[in-house]
Amino acid sequence: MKTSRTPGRRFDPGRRRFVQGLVAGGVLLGMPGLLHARPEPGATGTGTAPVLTGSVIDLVIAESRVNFTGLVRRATTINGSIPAPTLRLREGDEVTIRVTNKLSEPSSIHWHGILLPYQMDGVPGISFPGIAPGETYVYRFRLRQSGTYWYHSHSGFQEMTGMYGAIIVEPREGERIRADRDHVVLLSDWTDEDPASVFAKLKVQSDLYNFNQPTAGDFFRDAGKMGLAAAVKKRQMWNRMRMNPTDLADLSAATLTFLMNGSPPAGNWTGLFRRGERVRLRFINGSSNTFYDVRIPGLKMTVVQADGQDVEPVTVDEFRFGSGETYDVLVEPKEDAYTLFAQSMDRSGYARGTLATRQGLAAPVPAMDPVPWLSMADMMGTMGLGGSHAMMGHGAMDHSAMGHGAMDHGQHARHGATLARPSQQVRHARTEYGPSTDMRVDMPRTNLDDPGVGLRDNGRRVLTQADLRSLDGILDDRRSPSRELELHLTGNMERYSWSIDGLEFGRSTPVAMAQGERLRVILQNDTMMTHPMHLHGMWSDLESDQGELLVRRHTIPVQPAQRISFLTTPHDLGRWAWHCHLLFHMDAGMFREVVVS
Ligand SMILES: [Cu+2]
Repeated sequence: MKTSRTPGRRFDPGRRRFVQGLVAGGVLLGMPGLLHARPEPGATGTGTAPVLTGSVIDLVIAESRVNFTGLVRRATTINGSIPAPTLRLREGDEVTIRVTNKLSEPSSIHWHGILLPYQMDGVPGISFPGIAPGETYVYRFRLRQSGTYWYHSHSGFQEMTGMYGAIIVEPREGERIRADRDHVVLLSDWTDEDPASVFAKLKVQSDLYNFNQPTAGDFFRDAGKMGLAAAVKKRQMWNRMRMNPTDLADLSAATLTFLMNGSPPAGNWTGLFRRGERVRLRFINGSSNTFYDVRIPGLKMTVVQADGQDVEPVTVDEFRFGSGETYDVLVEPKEDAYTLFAQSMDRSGYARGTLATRQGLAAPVPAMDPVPWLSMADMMGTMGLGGSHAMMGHGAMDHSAMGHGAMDHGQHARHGATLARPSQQVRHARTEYGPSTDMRVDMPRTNLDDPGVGLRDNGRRVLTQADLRSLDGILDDRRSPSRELELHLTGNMERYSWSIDGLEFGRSTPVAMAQGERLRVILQNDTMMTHPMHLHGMWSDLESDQGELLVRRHTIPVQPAQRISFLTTPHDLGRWAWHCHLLFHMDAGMFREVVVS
């Protein structure tokens, strides 16, 4: 993101090759060559997680050793495995989960997407003080929903060092979705580095891990295609905006190893089926930093749940999901082996596994798609759709000098009878005009049918948010909103600062909601990155820009320059977290507290 970056910087092909990991996965063995020995004590179990069930469950958080890449590292794990045990629970049951912290630092567990009393939500500093070293915290709550969810640490960077697992809540009346077989596919990411030092390095240079920067070669290719003058102009434009069109992810395979059920690509996690079976795959994005584009070459996937909630079935070739989101799909495999392929959005690497009729089979692993460049629409919203000269010199990136619309509405609120549709009028908070914000979008796009950068027109049928429709009866609150809040997702890429309305969490005040009210929340993304926004404690009912209710979610991805809205009804009193689920964005400040009273 520095203007001083030399466009001609070459990348070393060696650095682009990402770590495929160890065949043995993360199981740390005592000595090389003892592949069939039992893992030594203190080693982390990986692969398909053990299943825990019942009304009383004990979880122990501790350090254990893991080796994904050839280097032995310390992980923080729950019951000694990555992923943590899968919790199989039943709708309507009360569950008691005793969590003991054997780390030397405080810890916590948050039950992602589960409705519960706020004291049970597991966010230190908001729901409770956290779990001190040596202490046991007893979580107790009744399950008011069913579907696929997950749980993870909400302390420090522990989520990134191994603390995540699946939750499956069976419907009280039995499964509505018929399947012969059921696999959790939990995607995550791992770094051999200390996440705190990765974070500190990003603060110094935000594009440190982006080795896909445009090169002199790209420039000459552009010049050949569009002429020298246009290529120069394009390059100048990116420089002027201090942006890098390949800034799709802060982190990349340069430091991350992509895991599927705790197995690196070479470990090839394998889910079994018998021919003729209908298989349900519960995809969970439990990564700290990665948007995954998931497909199974040769198989159509029928999406039947989003974030644990039933949707009208929609058949696709591919879907993208961000940290925190889940999708359940049905597949009917006919061959002996298929590759489960999940490339990272920045195309720096992939997680991979296999669906097969027996262990040891594999299908070809496809090549990764080319590295996409952000388009003008990503950068500029609707203005960018009209061609790049619309914004050149218009200064749409920075209106601070123009005194344009700089009103201090705080969490801007609209009231009254005009709320059938979400407001289209962009309102930047006064706090967006400061050093925490390096861009503001004045003409956002509201197109939910955009699969996103790198997936447009790729020849495959890619799921979009516009495809998702909750099944009848799920969107149970059909009231019009009585109030509208508008908040903007903001950042300053060069400072690696992330915020809401230009205010990092530490500088912000809580968002107030009234119990039982029907509220519209507009989120506008004034940054170039997609943010999966997770509101704790209540559902986010995504709507179209015409105010048509679409789908119930707990985590909504908001694309660059996009303006989306959702309705929510806070039923549970208390203090709740609301944040971007990219761990480093949350930590940098894209986080608000919500108080329901
Ligand atoms: Cu974010």
